[in-house]
Amino acid sequence: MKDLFDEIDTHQPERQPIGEGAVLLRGYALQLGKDLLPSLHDIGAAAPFRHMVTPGGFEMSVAMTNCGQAGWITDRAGYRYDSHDPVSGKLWPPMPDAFLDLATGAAREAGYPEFSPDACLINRYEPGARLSLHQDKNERDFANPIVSVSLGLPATFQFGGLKRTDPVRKFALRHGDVVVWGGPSRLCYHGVPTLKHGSHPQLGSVRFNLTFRKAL
Ligand code: MD3
Ligand code: FE
Repeated sequence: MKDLFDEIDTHQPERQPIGEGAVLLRGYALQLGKDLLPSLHDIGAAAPFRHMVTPGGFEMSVAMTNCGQAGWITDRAGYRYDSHDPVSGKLWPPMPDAFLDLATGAAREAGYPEFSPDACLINRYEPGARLSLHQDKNERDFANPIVSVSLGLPATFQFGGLKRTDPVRKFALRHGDVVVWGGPSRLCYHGVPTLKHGSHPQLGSVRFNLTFRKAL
């Protein structure tokens, strides 16, 4: 029987186009991923994960931090990028070379050899956390792609169209998966429904998502 979940794969090729300009690179972060986890730990120590507040006054269930020249933040005043962590007043930690190499390598694979990210937003999901359908629109130039890296617990990912009400397709994103979102897919609505309970052998009961952006 064919249903909405048919696109959650069990056996997919390594490189899967999932929309115009969007390429899923299954397991791409596993090769370079060794250096990723210690860096992730260091960033979390320098700029702790926090639950930010939306302009509407809701605390996000996803905890976030950033590294790079610019970090994405939200508070009652709005969504924006800032060079400084509002909690510490310090610059965001620099983007580690292992992060930069992974992001630029994936972008090159997907046909964006010029991609040079200056921001990396790091989302931390515990079971029950979710990210409602949204567009990423706070960056200056939408000609640049966004590269996303999933680590830890698997999640379902919702990928819609240019209007909030367009139908969504669902994909499973697992530890090590990388997606490059460029071209017309860059402004598509997307989200992550409530993370299910589980345990990842390396990371335990948590999912991290890194999104590399050219914000400035
Ligand atoms: C499609 N993060 O941080 S990653 C976000 O899993 C965000 O934490 C989700 O949406 C997460 O903004 C989804 C996949 C993703 C990221 C950015 C996109 C898909 C995208 C930008 C445009 C289109
Ligand atoms: Fe997003």
